Amino acid sequence: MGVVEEAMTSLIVAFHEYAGKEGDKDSMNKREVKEMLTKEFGLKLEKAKDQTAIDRIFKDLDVNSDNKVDFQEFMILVTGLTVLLHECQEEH
Ligand SMILES: [Ca+2]
Repeated sequence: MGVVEEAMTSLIVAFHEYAGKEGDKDSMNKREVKEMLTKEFGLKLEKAKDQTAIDRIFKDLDVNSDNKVDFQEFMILVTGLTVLLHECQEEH
């Protein structure tokens, strides 16, 4: 398997790890998104104002407004962050 294909597989596995916790196994609810942000990006999201931030992030991620984040919507986040990461690394 090539490196890119390996990375793609990892993303699919990671998505299902969070999406499969509760409810619909093919999408993430707000709690699952919160857990994903906490564990994957080391964010501390315990305060009351953090809930407002999560609400906003979730709304942004949920492009089709069905109150869940599916794999396609998750990938928009991953793509955006990966491009950002790449730019940061190029500056250094
Ligand atoms: Ca959605």
